[in-house]
Amino acid sequence: MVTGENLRIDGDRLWDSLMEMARIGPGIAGGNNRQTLTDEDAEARALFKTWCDEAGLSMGVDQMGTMFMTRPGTDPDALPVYVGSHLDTQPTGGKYDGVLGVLGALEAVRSMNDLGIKTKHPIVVTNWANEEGARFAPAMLASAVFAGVLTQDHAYSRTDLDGKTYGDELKRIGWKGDEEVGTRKMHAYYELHIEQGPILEAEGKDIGVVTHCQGLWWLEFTLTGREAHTGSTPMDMRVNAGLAMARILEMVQEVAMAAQPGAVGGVGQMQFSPNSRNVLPGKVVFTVDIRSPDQAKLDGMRAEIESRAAAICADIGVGCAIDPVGHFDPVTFAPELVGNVRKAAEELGYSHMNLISGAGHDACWAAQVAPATMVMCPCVNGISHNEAEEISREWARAGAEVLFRAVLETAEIVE
Ligand code: HGY
Ligand code: MN
Ligand code: MN
Repeated sequence: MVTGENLRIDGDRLWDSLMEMARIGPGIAGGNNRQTLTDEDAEARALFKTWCDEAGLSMGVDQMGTMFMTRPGTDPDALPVYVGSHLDTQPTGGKYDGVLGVLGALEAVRSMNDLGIKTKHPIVVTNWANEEGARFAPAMLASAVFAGVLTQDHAYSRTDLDGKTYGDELKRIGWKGDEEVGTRKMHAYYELHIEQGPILEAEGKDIGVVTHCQGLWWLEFTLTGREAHTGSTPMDMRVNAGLAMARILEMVQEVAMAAQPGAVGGVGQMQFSPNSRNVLPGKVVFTVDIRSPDQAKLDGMRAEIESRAAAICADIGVGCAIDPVGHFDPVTFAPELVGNVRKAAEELGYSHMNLISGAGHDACWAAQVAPATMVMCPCVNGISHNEAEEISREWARAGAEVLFRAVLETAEIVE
C-alpha cells in the first residue's frame, strides 16, 4: 500500500469546488436541478473542463457525451485507471450525488500535481453522461452503452416527458463527441459516492468499503382503461386504469415487504392521461423500481409483481403492458480493489465498514468490462434524491483521501 504522511488531498479545495459547482442549476430548496443534457448540464460540463484544463488534463468525449479527462502516465502502453462519477442531478437533487465522485477524482489528480507524483498508468477522470435516468430512462445510460449492454441507437431514441430525444438534446448542447463508445479499455475503475442511505452515519463510520451493489429492475407499466365522465359514469360501467394502478402500487409494497430483509420496491414517476380532474384516465403509465442484492429475490419479486398485476388488471378489465426499461443484476466488485480501499482507510485512520450499495452507479456497468469498485462516505440522515442532501466537509475529505490512496496503489507511483 502506498504510504506517506504527505499523501493527503486538499479538503478545502475539494469543498470549494463542490460549492462552486452547486451554484450551477440551483434547485428551489438548496439543492440542484441540473438534469442531463440541459443548458445547466452544459454549463457544469464547461466549468469541469476549465478545471481539468487548469490541471493539465486532455479531454476526450464519446458519442454518448461522456467526458474523459486524461493525466498521462509514464508507460504509454499501460491501460489507464479510470476514476469518476456523474455531474447530472435529479430534478430535486442534492449537491453531492455524483458530483463528489467527479470532483473527488479531480482533487486526486490536483493532489498528484501538487506532490509531483508520476504514475505508471494514466489516470482518466470521468464524467458519465445521464447517470440519473431522470430525464431519459434508464439510469446509467451512457455507461451501459460503454459496457455494450445497450446500443447507442436505443439510447439516442430515449425520450423525455416533452418528447425530446437523447440524441437531439446531446447535439443541441454541443456535447456529442466523436469517440466511438466503449473503445476505451480500462485497467481499473474507482468511484467515490455518497451512500445515499443511513447505514454509515448510524454506525458512526467515515468510509464505506463497497463490496457489492444490489440489482435492479425498472418495469414500465402502461395501463389502458376507458376515458369517461367521473360524475355521470356509474361505478359498474367504469374501466378504471387509475384504480388498477392504485392496487398495483399497494401490491408492490406488499411484495417488497414480504421479501425482507434486503429488498425494496416502489414507484417514483406516474402519468395519467388525459390527466383531467373529471375524466377517468384512459391511460396510466408508471415505472415500478424493485431492487435486491439477492438475485433470486430480485427475479422472484419481478415474476410475482407481473403475474399479480395481470390478475388485478383482468379483474377491472384494464389493459396491461409491461416494458422492462432498466435492469442490472447484483454486482460483486473486484476484491483486489476493494482491498485497496480498505487498506487506504486503515492507513489513514478512518473508521470503515463493508457496505452493499443500495443505489445503482456507473461503477456497476464499469464492473462488466474492468475490475471496479467504489468508496462511499456517509450522508446526513441517509437522505438523497432530495434537495436536503447533506454531507460534512470531513466526510468529503475522508472519502477523497481514501480514493486518492487506492487509485495510487493501482496506478503505481513511479519514483
Ligand atoms: O437509481 C439509482 O440508483 C441511481 O441514483 N441512478
Ligand atoms: Mn449518483
Ligand atoms: Mn442519483
